[in-house]
Amino acid sequence: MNEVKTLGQFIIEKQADFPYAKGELSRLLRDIGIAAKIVNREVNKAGLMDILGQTGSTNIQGEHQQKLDIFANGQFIKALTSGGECCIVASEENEDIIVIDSPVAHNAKYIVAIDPLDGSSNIDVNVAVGSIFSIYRKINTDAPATIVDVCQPGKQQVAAGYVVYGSSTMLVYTTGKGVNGFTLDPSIGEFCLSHPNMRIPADGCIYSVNEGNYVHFPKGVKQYIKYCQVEDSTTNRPYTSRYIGSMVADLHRNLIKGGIFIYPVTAHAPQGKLRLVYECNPMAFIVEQAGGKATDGLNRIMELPVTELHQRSPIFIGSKNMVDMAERFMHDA
Ligand code: AHM
Ligand code: MG
Repeated sequence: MNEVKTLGQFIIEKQADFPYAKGELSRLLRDIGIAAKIVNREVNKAGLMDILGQTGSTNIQGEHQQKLDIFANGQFIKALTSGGECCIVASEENEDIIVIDSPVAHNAKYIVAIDPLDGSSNIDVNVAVGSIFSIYRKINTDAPATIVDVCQPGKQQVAAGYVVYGSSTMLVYTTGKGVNGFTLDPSIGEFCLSHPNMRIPADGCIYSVNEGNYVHFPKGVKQYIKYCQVEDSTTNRPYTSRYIGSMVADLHRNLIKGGIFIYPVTAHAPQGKLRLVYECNPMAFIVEQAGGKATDGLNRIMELPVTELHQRSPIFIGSKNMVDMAERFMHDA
């Protein structure tokens, strides 16, 4: 039998990759892992408990929040607030940043952006959902952290990861030295290393896009979709269409199998739907670290200027050659 390595053991081992690290990032990742286990427990019980349904409140994007969104948001904020390594939390569910001003976080130098429960409209039909996190270092260690520290371009991320609550629960993360995946073993309550050094195939056969919006897509996207559907045995086309409607689950599948995920601008979402800080940048960091590519159709996601906390961006992300091809269609359209 292979040796089991838990997330905690792996994080401590990897601390050696950062010779000047004092263990703060490791503790931060460990805190996020613990919050993820608590959220997982509740997500798993969603069908059993009377926890489903909307609370009646809406988040700042004007979308319905479900009870589990609020629960997950609270768990991550609690873990990050009490851990002592994080000075600001920015959450997709909160209009403003949360500045942690407690004695325990006095010297904290990390900023964490979270989408506590992405794809939450899938919960009441028992379809996979996820959590996403993104970690930055405070720009000026001697000054109090502000919103400017949160609005750093994605290429400044020091770590990013996601948790997918699927047929099994997995936590996948990067600190800029490759991507590793851990599966939760419910019998021991630990995330165990199951997918070391994840690499996304350079080519794939899956395209993931909400084709219901086809008429509202830009010309380049329409043409790329048609390209995906044309028969050509030399490039394994037509490709397969797979779209769950949960970004984490759609990207997780494509990361393993090879594929492209697109959420373009549409007539109804002129900036795109997904959020740069909470969704696009962390996923771009993970996918790039796995050998893939992420753009807004023309520019690298992680170099886009962040001007607003809740800014949206179109995204084309996944296998490098597929994203290159989609980008060509966008460029020529
Ligand atoms: P959410 O943050 O409100 O859950 O929305 C994000 C989700 C993504 O997980 C998913 O890729 C996308 O919305 C699906 O949107 P659509 O239903 O428009 O295809
Ligand atoms: Mg989301």
